[in-house]
Amino acid sequence: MSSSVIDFLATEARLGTHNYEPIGVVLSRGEGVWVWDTEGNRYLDCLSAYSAVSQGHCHPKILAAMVEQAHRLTLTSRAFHNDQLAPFYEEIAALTGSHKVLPMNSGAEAVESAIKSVRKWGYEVKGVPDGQAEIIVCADNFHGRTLGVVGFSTDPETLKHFGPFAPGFKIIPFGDAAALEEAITPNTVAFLVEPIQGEAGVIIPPAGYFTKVRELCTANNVMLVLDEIQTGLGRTGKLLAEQHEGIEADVTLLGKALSGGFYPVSAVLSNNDVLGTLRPGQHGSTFGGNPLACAVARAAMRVLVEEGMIENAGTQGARFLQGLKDIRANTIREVRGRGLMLAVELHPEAGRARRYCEALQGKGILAKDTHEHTIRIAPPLVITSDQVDWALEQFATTLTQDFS
Ligand code: IF1
Repeated sequence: MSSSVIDFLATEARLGTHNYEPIGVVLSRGEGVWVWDTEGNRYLDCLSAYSAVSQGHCHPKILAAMVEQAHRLTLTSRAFHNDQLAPFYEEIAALTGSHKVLPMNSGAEAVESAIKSVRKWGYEVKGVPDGQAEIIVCADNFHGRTLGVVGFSTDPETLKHFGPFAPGFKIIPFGDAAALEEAITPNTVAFLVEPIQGEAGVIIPPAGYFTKVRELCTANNVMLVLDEIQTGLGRTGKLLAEQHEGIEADVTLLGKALSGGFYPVSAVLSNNDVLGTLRPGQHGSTFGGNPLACAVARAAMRVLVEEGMIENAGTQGARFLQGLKDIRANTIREVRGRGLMLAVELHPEAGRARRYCEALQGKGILAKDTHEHTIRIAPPLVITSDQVDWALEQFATTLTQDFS
């Protein structure tokens, strides 16, 4: 490592809160699937900022929209209208088939906003007694870092010493429709769930699970809230992961790739009257729906569709998954994935996934470990066959090494 890299790390260690343990690379430039470090080394980005940079780094059309808008108007607050919000609503509604949109900034804020609105819907439409609303969530969920959200995490690291937490959440196992049926009471207002659990290690539920979940929610007048912040906008090879089972959520949460990684933009989308319960003064955000965010999101959605990125995620995802499955290495316990949301789970005896990610870095690939033994792979959706094949060669040589 050069002295400048050491200086960056030392300054971060001295002044920054130590709430991350990044891989020792300092990035300074990105283009498409590639990023470069301060020393000029090039890497294939197999994380895409946790799926936010799906359109590829510094996509020229999103960049142009951002720069153009930044010259004109950046922030008005919602005290006034701006000329980007209505077209943003129109385009996101047309893309997703939603009827109502609530623009926010981070993913966690979208989750918090959904919780508030389904509770309000529960009291004002479903008729749940005030203060009694219940929301069902899944074990090993990840929905963000705010206090409301971490309170229903099942990960001790996430929870410990951050309480007391808000009541009103019930936790059931993921992928178990019978558990949902059992947990629903007359006071249940919503079931909040990820279509594929990301942080848990790319956990894909059994086929038919979401069909059954949809039926149970409909039968019991429970709002199905799908957190598509990571799975949405093409990541799994469909616009929304719900389409893999042909269902429709009542409330859909988007974030991350909604801006192509240029800016924090999230949204709550609803198909019915959930968002209709929010009246002036009851919810909001200084930056939510600002013209810069709207202009960036409009361009990010447009290129996703126009440049065939969703189909490409399906095609290249299948190629990547098959290639990983073909690697004969006794370090590998299981390979999972849908579209370009992939994971390699290592045998516990193979050593920590972190070591493999560091070895991959040496071969020009940036990937991130999760839960000790899983390597997460989520490249930008613009990746080509040649790039997938090259990445597979690097994975093959790395995974056949032994770091135990
Ligand atoms: C970090 C994981 C990914 C999310 C879902 C809401 C949010 C996220 C399904 C909140 C955020 C992130 C945040 C990032 C790590 C990351 C992550 F490893 F934790 F699980 F992507 F896989 N719903 N996911 O995945 O969105 O408020 O962050 O915009 O460093 O915490 P946010």
